[in-house]
Amino acid sequence: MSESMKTTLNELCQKDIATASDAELYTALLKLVQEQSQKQIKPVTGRKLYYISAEFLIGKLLSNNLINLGLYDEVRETLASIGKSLADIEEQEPEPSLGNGGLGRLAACFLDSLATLDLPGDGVGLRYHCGLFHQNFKNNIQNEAPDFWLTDQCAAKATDTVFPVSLAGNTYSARLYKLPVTGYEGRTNMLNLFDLDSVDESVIGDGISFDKKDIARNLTLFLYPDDSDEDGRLLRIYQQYFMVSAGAQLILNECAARGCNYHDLADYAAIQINDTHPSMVIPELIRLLEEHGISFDEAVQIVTDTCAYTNHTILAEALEKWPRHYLDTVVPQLMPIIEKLDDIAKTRTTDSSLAIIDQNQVVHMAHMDIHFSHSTNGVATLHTQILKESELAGFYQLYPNKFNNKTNGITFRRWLLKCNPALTSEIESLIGSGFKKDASELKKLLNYTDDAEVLKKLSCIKKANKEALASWLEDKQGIKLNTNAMFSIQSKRLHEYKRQQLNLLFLIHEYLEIKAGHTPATPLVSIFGAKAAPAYIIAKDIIHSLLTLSQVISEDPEVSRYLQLAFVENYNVSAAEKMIPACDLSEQISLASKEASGTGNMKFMLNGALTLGTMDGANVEIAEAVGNDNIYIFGQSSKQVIHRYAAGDYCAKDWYEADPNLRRAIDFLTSEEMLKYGDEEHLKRLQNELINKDWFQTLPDFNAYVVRKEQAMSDYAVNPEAWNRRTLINIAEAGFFSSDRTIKEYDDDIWHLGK
Ligand code: GPV
Repeated sequence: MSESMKTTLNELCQKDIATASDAELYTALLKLVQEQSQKQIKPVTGRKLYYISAEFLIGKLLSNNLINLGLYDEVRETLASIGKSLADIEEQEPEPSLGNGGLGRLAACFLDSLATLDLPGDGVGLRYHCGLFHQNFKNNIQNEAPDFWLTDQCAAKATDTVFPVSLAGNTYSARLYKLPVTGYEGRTNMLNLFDLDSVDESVIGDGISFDKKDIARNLTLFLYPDDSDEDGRLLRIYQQYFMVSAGAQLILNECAARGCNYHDLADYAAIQINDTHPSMVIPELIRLLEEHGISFDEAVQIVTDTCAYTNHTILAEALEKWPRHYLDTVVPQLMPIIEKLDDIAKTRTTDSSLAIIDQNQVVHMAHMDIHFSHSTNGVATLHTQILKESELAGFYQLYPNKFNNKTNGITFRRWLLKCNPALTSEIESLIGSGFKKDASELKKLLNYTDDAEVLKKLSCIKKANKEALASWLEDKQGIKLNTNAMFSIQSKRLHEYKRQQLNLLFLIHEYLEIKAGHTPATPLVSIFGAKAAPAYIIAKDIIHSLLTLSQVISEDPEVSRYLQLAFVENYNVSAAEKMIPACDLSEQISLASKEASGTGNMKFMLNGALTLGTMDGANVEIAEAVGNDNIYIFGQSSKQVIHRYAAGDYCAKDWYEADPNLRRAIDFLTSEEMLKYGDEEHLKRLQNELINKDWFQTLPDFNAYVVRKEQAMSDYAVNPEAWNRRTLINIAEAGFFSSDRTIKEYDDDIWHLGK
């Protein structure tokens, strides 16, 4: 324990901390973090990055900030000396609800790495009041409730800065909130979040419903408001323009304050457009530069030199495009600019598929990004290759030099130091602490692959993490997990391309095998975490089927000795921090070619799970790093998949009819056992979808998945030491997937910050 820390905390609490409540200690620690992180604010010289994103899935901040400020151990020990636990105090903090999935978590990891690498780089986004939604299960069905997370103690502080933003001809005031982002032994940058004072949480009705037309009151209530009707789609454009217009004004102001005359904007600012949600920043900046007296042609050049675009998907339906009359309604001031940009694009190519505004008067946001920014990147080697060769091939021909790859990464401060302290200190005792700043040093662990004691230690740490997860889940959901089992985890957004339904079919298969007397090589605990978009019907059917199956299994003692299925409610960053360190087998089973990168795959690997995956996204690079013996790869290749789509002759029913195991599993969805706890409409709809459509080709990969997963289960059971050695190799080879490496590449190739 440190006396000086105790004195500091006493002062901040204004009382003896031994008598302080968790809430008082929490407040004191927030003050401590605030004061210390202020000290790390550094002046900006040269180019500064603005990372504009609809999402920042930052997770709870207190512990992470303490770690990054080098105060964590001292605070934890001081609290422990008076019988308090930092983990309990952290329970006081609501998790910020500012993101949805990998794209938002990536933005959060990037902010951490920028600040750690001492690079000037801020985030720009929206201050959602209820973020995504809070998920709860009732009758095995997902329900949505508003996720109120804003409190008086929220780290995002209101400022006096407001910018006028014109939406559908009415002027609104965007207020700036600032949330400090402190790096590990680095600097403090800012996450800039905009909000409207008039937004009113009381307009929310049943579930997460509200009047979509009442922009003044609803604008920043939710991330990704339901876009299944036109009002919802218009609301998304309102949000996007509000974010980029206020963001663009902030950027111009800050640069001007540092001496920029706007002609030289690209020397002061680099803007990264995180997918297409912020794409309107391009015409908006042009509009603002023209207001400052710069000619249109020059403004186009300045903006192109300043902006860069990251693509995060090849799914056509996720590439935003808006009917032009939407933009005419919401942002009439931008349409003349977008039209002129479209004219310029047409002088560069005769290929009409590359137009910004197509023949049907639909505006393609990604096309505008590629024509009018200087860099387009994918997020994993395979993804970038597919963009170049197929999805964006026409653009690649036109602008070969704009295209580049930046394989995603994760911050090890949160995804190792914070979430797995036991593993962190074991690693530190073996190879020192250099890996915290230089992740490639993890390779030094390869010296211990034959050290039986180290391998044993790894498995003890894993066991303890499983116990911790089990007791958390028992408290939360009353589920008792068998911690002697192998833990397989699939946690990510619920989407057909990610194929939670493939895992579902496997679990039905195992259930039926166990019923038939064929017990598995090891007991298996299969854990899911996923939210489905509220309007995504099949995704909700998949959740329903999993929850129903979970009940079928748990009501059957004979089966549940060997097999358990747990679905973690309201999966978020905090849940991930508990789940990932407890995992043996990381499920990364998307249809090859569809997962741009994945970042969960990296988090699991870093925490000593082996990957069961398809050759998709960053799985390909993980396989390369660890070698085929240390990963379980299965399924069609991306080439085969792309070929099958092109041929257009995939027929799910043929597969259903040809494979008796597959047929048995799919038929089981509407069996008596399932109907006892499940709803026929949901179960039937999913069954029908699988047999008659199966757009993401679950069926062709079913057999290979079963074989590979059973192999993993047998390896795990038969030779634990060999398994532990392979987990060590996975940890040792995870260094490449540090977001510090990713950010360094962005900086070297695209941003050139501080110069
Ligand atoms: I587009 N991603 C996401 O989370 N939300 C989106 O709207 C879109 C993409 C994800 C991809 O699905 C992942 O493969 C990728 O790892 C992640 O973005 C970060 O690049």
